[in-house]
Amino acid sequence: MRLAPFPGYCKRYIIIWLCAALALEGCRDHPAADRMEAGSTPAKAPVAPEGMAYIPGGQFLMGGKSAQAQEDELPRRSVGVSAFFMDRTEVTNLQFQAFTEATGYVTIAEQPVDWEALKTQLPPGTPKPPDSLLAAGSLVFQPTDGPVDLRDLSQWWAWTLGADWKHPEGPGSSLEGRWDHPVVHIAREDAQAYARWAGKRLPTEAEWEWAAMGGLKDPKYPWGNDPVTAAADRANFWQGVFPFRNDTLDGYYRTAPVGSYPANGYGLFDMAGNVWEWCADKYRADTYQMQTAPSEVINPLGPDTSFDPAEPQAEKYVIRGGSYLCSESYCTGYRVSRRMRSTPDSGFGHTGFRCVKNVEDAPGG
Ligand SMILES: [Ca+2]
Repeated sequence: MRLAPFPGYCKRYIIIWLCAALALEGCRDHPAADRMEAGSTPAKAPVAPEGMAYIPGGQFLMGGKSAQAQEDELPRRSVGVSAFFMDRTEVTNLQFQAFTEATGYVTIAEQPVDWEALKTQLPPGTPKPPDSLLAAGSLVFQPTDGPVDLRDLSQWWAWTLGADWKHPEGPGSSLEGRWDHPVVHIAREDAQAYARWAGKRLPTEAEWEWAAMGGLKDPKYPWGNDPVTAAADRANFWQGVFPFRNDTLDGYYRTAPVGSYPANGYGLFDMAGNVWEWCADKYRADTYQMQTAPSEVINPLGPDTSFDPAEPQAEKYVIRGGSYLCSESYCTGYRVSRRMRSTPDSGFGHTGFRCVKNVEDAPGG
C-alpha cells in the first residue's frame, strides 16, 4: 500500500507556505508474529516511580515492520536498549498545569513568533509575514469540506491566534472536562522543560519504539497485528476519510482522556494515537542507514545533525506514536515503527509528550 506523501510538521513554516511533498516508497514486507520477545527482564523488576512503568532492556529489530514502512524506517537493524522507566500515559493537562504553576513557565505557543529565529528555518529570501500573523498562536486542526490533496497540510491546519495548551482550539476553548486529556500545543523545548522539572527526560527514538512493542515480537501496532480497521477500541485515531469525515468509532474526535484504551504489554497507554510524542533524537531521513557500527546501535542517541529532505533549512526532531488525526489513508502514525518529525519550536493541536527516567536515577535504583 502506498501512502500519500507526508511532509514533516513545522508550525511556523505553515504560516507562510507549505512544505514540499516527500516522495514515499512502499517497502518490503516483514511477516510479523505475536510471540513474546525475550527481553532481559530481571528476576525482580525494580519498583517503578508513581505513574511510570518498568521497561526491561533487550534487543530488537528496529525499523519498518510491514509493507507500509516508509523509506526512513529502513533498513531494519538490530538495536539494543537498556532498561528504563517510562510514563504510563502521555502528560496530561493537569500534570502540565502543576508544572506551570510551580515554575511560572510560559510555553512557546503563548509567546509571539520570533521572526529572526523563524527565518533561519526558511529558504533564503522568504518575505516576512505581517506582524498580525506573528502574534502568539498555534496550529489547530480544522476539517475540510471534502477530499483534498493530502500533500497540502495548510488545508486542515489553521494558524490560530490565541491557541495554546490552555486553549486547545483557540480563544473561547478551555480545558474544562479535559484535565485528564494529554496536553497539546507543546513545543519540544516545552516538553524538555517539563521533563527537567520532573527529574525525567524525553525518550530516545529507540527507547520509544522498544517500549511501544510491549514485549511482542515485531508487532505492527502496540496491540499486536490485528488490523487497524478493526481497532477502534484499541486507540484514538481517525476512522473515516481524512481530513473531512471522522466517524469517531473510537468515541473521540480530538484528544481522549489518557488511558481510555487498553495498555500494551508493558502497561503503557496510548502508544498509538491520541497525540504525537516528542523524542530526544534529531531527525534524519537516513538515520538508520547511517547507524552501522555496533556502538551506534546500543542505546542509540540519534544523529548529530538533522536533515529532512522536504525542509532542508529546518532542524527537525523525531516525534512518535501518531495522533487522533492518523488514518490508513494518511500517516499511519499508530504503527510502532512509524517516524515523523517536527521543528523543536513547533506546537500543534495534536502534539504532546511523555517522559522516561533512567533506572539508576529512580529512588532505590
Ligand atoms: Ca478518534
